[in-house]
Amino acid sequence: MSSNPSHDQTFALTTPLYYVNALPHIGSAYTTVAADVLARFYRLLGYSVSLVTGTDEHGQKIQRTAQEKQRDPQAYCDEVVACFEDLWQKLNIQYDSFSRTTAPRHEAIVREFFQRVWDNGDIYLGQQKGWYCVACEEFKDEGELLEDHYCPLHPNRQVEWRDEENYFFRLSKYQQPLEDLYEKQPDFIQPPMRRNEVLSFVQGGLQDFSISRVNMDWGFPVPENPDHTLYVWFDALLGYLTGLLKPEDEPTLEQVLARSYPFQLHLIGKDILRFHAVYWPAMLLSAGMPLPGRVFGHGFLTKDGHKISKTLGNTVDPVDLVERFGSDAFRYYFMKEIEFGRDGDYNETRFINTINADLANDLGNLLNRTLGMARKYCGGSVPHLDIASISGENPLKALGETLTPRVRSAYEGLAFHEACVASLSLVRAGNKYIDDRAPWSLYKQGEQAAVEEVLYSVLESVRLVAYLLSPVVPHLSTAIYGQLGYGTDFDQHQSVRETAGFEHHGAWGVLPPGQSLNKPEPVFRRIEVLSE
Ligand code: ME8
Repeated sequence: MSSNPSHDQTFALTTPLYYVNALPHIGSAYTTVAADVLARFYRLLGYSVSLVTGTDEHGQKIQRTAQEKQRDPQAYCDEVVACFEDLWQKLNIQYDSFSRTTAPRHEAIVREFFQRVWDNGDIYLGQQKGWYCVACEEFKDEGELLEDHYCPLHPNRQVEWRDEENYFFRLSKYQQPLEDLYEKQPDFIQPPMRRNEVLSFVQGGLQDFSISRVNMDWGFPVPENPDHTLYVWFDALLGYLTGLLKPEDEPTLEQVLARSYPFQLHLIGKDILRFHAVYWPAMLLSAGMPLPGRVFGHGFLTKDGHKISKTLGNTVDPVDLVERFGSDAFRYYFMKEIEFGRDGDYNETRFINTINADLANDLGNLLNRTLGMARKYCGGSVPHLDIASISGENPLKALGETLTPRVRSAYEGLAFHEACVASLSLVRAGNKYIDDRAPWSLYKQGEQAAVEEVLYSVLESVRLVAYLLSPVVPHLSTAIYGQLGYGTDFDQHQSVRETAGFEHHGAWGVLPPGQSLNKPEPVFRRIEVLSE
């Protein structure tokens, strides 16, 4: 993926389709922000991007939640879905499709897919006996359970014994094809520790899994036998396919294939890896559908070092966070402070310190004071110099020219923290350079050419950082472009960045000499901490 795409090159990716049994969680916001950052980055590269997100609305867990709230399940789902949509808007998520598993046309996709798998001889009727965790919507092996049959992932919930007739999917038939897949496509599962987990699970021997339930009607009926309801995971994974359809499309698999299928990436948390890296490719193989490029299982968030749980009373409300600190601060903290793939922590003091240090002080103040100097010493315009005359010895030029390929490969490898840290290194170098060169003294000494080189180099470096960080902090990036004289309209800005292309904006030395700068205004306000 090192060359630039041709016009019709697509990049399709997904977030999980989140359960609607509860309001959006900080974890669902984390995955969705990461997916949006990647989607925005690929748009900068010129790809036609399809970011599919959505909700998983069927199954026992949702049915019971609606019952407990004495609500009609569909009305209940609609209400929670509105909260997801609202949060994604607040977090500035530009998704291309919101796939709901209760959408009527999703049923057509599910039926057709089921039929293909059925025709392939991969579905049979059998007897399912075992312990079921409704919170996981998954059968558990006896050996995995905690004492007294509590679920290891939901230690406050006991699993339930089931002994019922179910339809099964012949997963065991795909043992070898899956092993071949992991070998031929070594980066199919990322990061490597997740790949190892999956490999050892698969090498342990795959067993068929049940894909229907009885005595449960909140779901699609099994086409062959309406006494059975389709298992929520079978239905939910197919929601990715439905998500690629445009509103005017017929709901058929052929039409899905005609859109930007297959997916390049399924971005998920490590909790649902098995479904995506084992069950899903086997289902696709059975239905004769091409496989996704990769599945990335990121780490889990904790708060102040503790597991986030309602029982512990330490949940973090993403709506509250974004309303207090803004979307850029939210996005930046989680992308910069956590090595993507590993577990990470939310801590409010660290959040505030990171945002103030990086965005308000280092980046925002650097721009602000440089613009102030440009007004004083260069008449309020980008210094009028011959860019080619800036020597390779200039530390900002030297760093700026190597930054873009580093940041690009960081984004492509989903190393968002590296993309942020590398970008910030140019900001820090800018602050050091301005302090070392002291343009205010150079000006007094009448060294106008030197003043112009210093100010140009800093302004250009800030621009480049704003460009490279625009997938993470789109509003801030737009505000910086506005201050640098590119205009102030957000949408216009985004399109300026996207249409001029990565080759142009990703280079160092493209800020047009002589361009009028705007009156300096803080582009990012410090978060003030109220003392008790
Ligand atoms: O599993 N830290 O939905 P879900 C980081 N409906 N990420 C977290 C997290 C945490 N503490 N908690 C949740 C489902 N997540 C299914 C998916 S897909 C066809 C069906 C994120 O609402 C993370 O992405 O339980 C995790 O994989 C996802 O939320 C689980 O979402």
